[in-house]
Amino acid sequence: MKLIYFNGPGRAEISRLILAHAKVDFEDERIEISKWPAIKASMSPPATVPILELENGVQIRQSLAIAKYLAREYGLAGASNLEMAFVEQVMDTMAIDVQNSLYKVTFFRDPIKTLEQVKEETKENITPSMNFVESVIKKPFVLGDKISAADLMILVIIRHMEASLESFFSAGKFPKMAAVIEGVKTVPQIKAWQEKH
Ligand SMILES: N[C@@H](CCC(=O)N[C@@H](CS)C(=O)NCC(=O)O)C(=O)O
Repeated sequence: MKLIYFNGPGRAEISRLILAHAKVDFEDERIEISKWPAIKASMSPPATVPILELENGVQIRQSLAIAKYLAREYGLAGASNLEMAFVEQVMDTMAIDVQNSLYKVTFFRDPIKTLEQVKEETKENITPSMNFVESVIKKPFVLGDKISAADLMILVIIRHMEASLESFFSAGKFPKMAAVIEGVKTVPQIKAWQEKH
């Protein structure tokens, strides 16, 4: 199995972590930015990454579809229809509502506003989503005792947040999310993956 993306966490890290957690030996293909225009031109639209390529050559696009497919394959999606919804409401809030806002800071390009203004707006915009996720964590993980892809997603997006909004996230403000991150980071496969990348 091959996961194709750029050389950064971005929208692929959640799937890399799910595969690392499941101890799956996958090809972690990282495209160099200089080679991207030629690769993009050769692809059918929407020409974006990540792409998951299965052993039989079948490709899946869209980061959340890929992550949810892998979560189901490797037992991190929740055990019942309702648990899956609990997992997905956190994955979608963090990846769509929070991370898409963070990208406005990461790739700051506003012709009128300053970076500081965009950061303040982003903090305001993501606060309801962050409070929502904090409120639905059953402790110690999103589903209670059992780790799921939602917990891995919290780790990925909070790392992105810490890189772009510096002091916004704290254990004082979001104690349940901070505990999820601590719990996830102690899982040996995740610890090993993080030390390597
Ligand atoms: N909704 C898509 C968005 C994919 C996307 O925009 N990928 C970016 C990288 S994060 C990309 O391929 N950028 C290069 C380009 O659009 O040329 C997903 O979640 O997979």
